[in-house]
Amino acid sequence: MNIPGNIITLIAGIALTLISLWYGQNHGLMPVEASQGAQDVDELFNLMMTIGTGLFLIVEGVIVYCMIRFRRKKGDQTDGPGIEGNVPLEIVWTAIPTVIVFILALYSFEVYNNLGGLDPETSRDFPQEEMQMAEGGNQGKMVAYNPHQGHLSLGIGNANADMEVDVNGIQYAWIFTGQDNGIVSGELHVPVNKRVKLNMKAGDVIHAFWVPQLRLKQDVLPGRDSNLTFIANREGKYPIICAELCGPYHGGMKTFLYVHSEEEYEQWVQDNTFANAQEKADTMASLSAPMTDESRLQMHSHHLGIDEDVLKQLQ
Ligand SMILES: [Cu+2]
Repeated sequence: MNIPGNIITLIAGIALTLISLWYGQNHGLMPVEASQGAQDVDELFNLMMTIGTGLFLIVEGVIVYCMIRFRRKKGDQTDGPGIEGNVPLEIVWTAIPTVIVFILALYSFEVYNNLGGLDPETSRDFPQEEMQMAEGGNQGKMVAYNPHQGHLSLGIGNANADMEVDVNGIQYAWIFTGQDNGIVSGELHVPVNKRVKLNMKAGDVIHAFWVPQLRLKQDVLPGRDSNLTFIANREGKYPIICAELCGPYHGGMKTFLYVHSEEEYEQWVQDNTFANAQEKADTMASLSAPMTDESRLQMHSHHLGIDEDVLKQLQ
């Protein structure tokens, strides 16, 4: 039986399309979706995966086909035909990727907009005149500083949040301070289905706040506020990872986001309001107590690594 070449091409094209469409939806590479907006991000990723699978099959398919179909015959010592390029083919393989890139660019822009990334309140440009040359040492270092702390920001979604949390990124930890309850914690606790706004700054170098399950990542910069707004819609415990190489222990800069039910969250607030208040009261008491020579010595000896026995002998 002799099947015409264009029928074979058509069948191969249909098979390739079906395989790409199936794999684009069933790659299983993404962790659970735990935020509003995560689905948008995944749909964009799935489209890219579909296109990528199709391109992979075309390119690899042509290579494998040619390796078999055009392999050197036994005893054939002649040169191959001299081919000088093919203008229509080159136009086609330039035009198709260009169209794909434009579609992906517009689509990803729309997803970013849906997440609130184009909110005028959050994405103002950093004015050039506020970059200053800091003096110090022999080298002038460019230092960005922000005289209107809190006014300039960049981020995703600023619109009226149900709760706000201040985030401080430092080498090598995240510190979260609830704005309405004042609770300071090394973990982030939020109620499910509430709009949470993170006001983020860095204490030292650039960090990046990343929760893969929320499909959100935001840079955290010294001298410039950034923020990130999200609605977590799935209860659970998700990793918070620093996604910017920030020093030798960058890999250890991890903590967790806990998405609680309403009641669970209230309970957490209650438990921690007391613990935090107690701790603060203790600290205040020790700070306000008059310092004697002894207590001062004791305080400093701890930092200097002098143990108490040596201190007693000195006294
Ligand atoms: Cu970091």
